[in-house]
Amino acid sequence: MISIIVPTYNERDNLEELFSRIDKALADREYEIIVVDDDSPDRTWELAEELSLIYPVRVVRRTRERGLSSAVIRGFKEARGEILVVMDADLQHPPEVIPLLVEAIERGADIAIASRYVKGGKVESWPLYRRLISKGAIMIGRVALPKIRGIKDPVSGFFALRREVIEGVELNPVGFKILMELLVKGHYSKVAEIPFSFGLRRAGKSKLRGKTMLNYLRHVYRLMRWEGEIDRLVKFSLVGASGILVNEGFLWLFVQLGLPKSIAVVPATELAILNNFTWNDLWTFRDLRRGPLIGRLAKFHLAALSGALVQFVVYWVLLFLGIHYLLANLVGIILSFLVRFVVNRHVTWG
Ligand SMILES: Nc1nc2c(ncn2[C@@H]2O[C@H](COP(=O)(O)OP(=O)(O)OP(=O)(O)O)[C@@H](O)[C@H]2O)c(=O)[nH]1
Ligand SMILES: [Mg+2]
Repeated sequence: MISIIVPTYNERDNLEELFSRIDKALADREYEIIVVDDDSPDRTWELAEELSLIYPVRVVRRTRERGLSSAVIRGFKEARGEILVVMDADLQHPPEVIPLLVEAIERGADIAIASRYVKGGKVESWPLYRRLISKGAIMIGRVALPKIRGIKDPVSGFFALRREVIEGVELNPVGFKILMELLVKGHYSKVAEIPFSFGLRRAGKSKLRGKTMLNYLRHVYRLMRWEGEIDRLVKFSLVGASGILVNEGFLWLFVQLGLPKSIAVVPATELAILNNFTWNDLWTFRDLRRGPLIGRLAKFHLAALSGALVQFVVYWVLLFLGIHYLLANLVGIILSFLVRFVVNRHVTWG
């Protein structure tokens, strides 16, 4: 049995078409639709109840809670099916794609995502700025959360999963992006992405608010913390600080020993890199060590080099733009630090 969870808020004008198209798409299968409505002022819940005489619909009307993710989580609790599908009510998610998601699960996927960003998928008529925001948000998520690195559309609101994926998993209803929460916390091994065309909202108004982006970043941060990635970032910073001491100490020593100042910086920096590598390998990324040490050491140097490159390029560009040189350098240093962390996390210990 398939349970289709549809969170709704003021979606009255979309329900009839939604249900009839789902019914047609799943004609030869056993399914239920669970509408989780947050007491919509347009009485979506009431119409859904009326339509439950025709279609296999159950309605959960929540009067004390609001929020998309918590509505989906509530839907999971009510669902009786082995396969759970989540979709919007506004017909931006074509019901005809549901069988494709279900088939992907039957072929062995644990999670099947209806994806806008794999080959064959697309977004109809979004202005450029919304496309950029969407792509940018996904990029941030993929860089910050290694688990979703390989997934093209980890923030899709349209997906299917096996019930086992969420069994025993505590899902946090923050943010708008319940799929990302599942991809980080769920129990699964195989994810499939099925292309689809994200259409126009059929009727009614968008609930997307200005706060969404900030909420998204908060969500990514919480998931990073949950994954231990923030701990790693802190350890990586402490190691970096120890590297500064090593660098300065050896620079002083080599100059005392008579090396020219212009040359002494080179071995001092290399020793700092070796110091940082050692602590990061034994501490920050201890659990992620794989393959030969020499390979990691080489990649660590590559990361240091990329960091340095970014630092100088940013410095020169900001200088060119008329920014004060000390501020320009600070921005360069911070970005270099982040680049080094990301390259090391994904490549050296990826
Ligand atoms: N239960 C519940 N459903 C919600 C809530 N907010 C949004 N929804 C539903 O979640 C789905 C997605 O919301 P949309 O407003 O379509 O968000 P969107 O697709 O990102 O934005 P548009 O492209 O403008 O449609 C719709 O079915 C909404 O009715 C909420 O707070 N509670
Ligand atoms: Mg929508």
